[in-house]
Amino acid sequence: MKIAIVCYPTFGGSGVVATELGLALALKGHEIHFITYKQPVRLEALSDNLHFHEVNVPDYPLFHYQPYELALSSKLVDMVKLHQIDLLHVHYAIPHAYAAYMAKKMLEDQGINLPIVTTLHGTDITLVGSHPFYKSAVEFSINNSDCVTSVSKSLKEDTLALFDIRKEINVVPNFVDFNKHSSHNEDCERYVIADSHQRIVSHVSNFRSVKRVLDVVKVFEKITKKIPAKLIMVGEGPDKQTAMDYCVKKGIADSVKFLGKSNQVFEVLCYSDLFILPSEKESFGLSALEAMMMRVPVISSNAGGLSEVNKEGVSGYLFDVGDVDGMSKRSIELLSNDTLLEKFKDNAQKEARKFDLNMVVGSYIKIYELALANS
Ligand code: GMT
Repeated sequence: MKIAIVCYPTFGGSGVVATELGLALALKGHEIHFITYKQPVRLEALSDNLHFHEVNVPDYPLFHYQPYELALSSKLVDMVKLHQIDLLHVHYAIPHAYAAYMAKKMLEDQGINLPIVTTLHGTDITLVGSHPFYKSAVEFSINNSDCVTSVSKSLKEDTLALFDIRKEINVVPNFVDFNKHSSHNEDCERYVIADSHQRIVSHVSNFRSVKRVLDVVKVFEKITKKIPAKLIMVGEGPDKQTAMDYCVKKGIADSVKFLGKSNQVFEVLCYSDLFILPSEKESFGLSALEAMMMRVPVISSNAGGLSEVNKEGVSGYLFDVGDVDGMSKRSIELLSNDTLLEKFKDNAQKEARKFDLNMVVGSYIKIYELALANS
């Protein structure tokens, strides 16, 4: 199949899922065209069947807002015609599903059929998409996609509750590639970050307010009162400074390392003993799944789809949003007991195997076939 993929090219989970999916499809022999404003971060090398087409939005002073959707839909039309694309898979409804619909209509006008698969990732539904300013357009774009997928049961339920949806929503979860990252499991250079007697706790996110990074630091503050430990914070975003200020104020800044945006996520996870994800909203929690793949148990909130990934008392523990005390107690219990920690580490990796790339890529291929057959 010749498949065009539209996604956000940045560090966010939806861009990662879209890119890893494209890479896996290319390995299976499909021709993949990424169409977005920047080369996606995890798309390191292009090849014969892996292409990237940049969407340029000229900066025109008359426009207060530069019309990205317009440039994207035009680019889609041009690329579909040039490369005879069979199908378009858009990740994140806003504005991608809307631009896809416009492209579909323009192509229809020229006698070309372009099936659209839309994948809902989370905040495109639960935060931004359901805002009254966007709701009508998002609802319309979902209902006019040929196939719709969501990354968790929880997100499917939210979508059905927030919008008037006439389309079947297929749940296709996030996934991990065990083969690609197995080498990271072998050589964990934990000595570069901590002394041998210290436990290592980590968190990876975009530090938006939904991630509740202050809770991560507060949980760590309690941990470090009982156990020698280091906290590694990976990512960049609006709440980073608040978290850094808190660490200075509480005298724990020496034990907390803020790495910023990093391509070393798997190296950090490799030497981590515990991963903390206390989000207020989380449709799936790809970062938790990636931690689990790397044998890291997860202390998380029970928001959104997190309970579909992190299994209570097996791969970690789940708590109500904001329950810093509960999260700290369980963290201390795990980190102070070698045998228990080893058991949870094994369990975490075992649970992650349920989200293996090959299974999930197969589900997407079936959905593509359905979209092609029905459109
Ligand atoms: O978590 C973020 O803020 C990034 C966001 C995105 O759109 O890239 O991630 C969402 O999509 C991921 C991939 O499907 C999910 O694993 C994340 O849970 C989801 N984030 C939220 O729902 C907050």
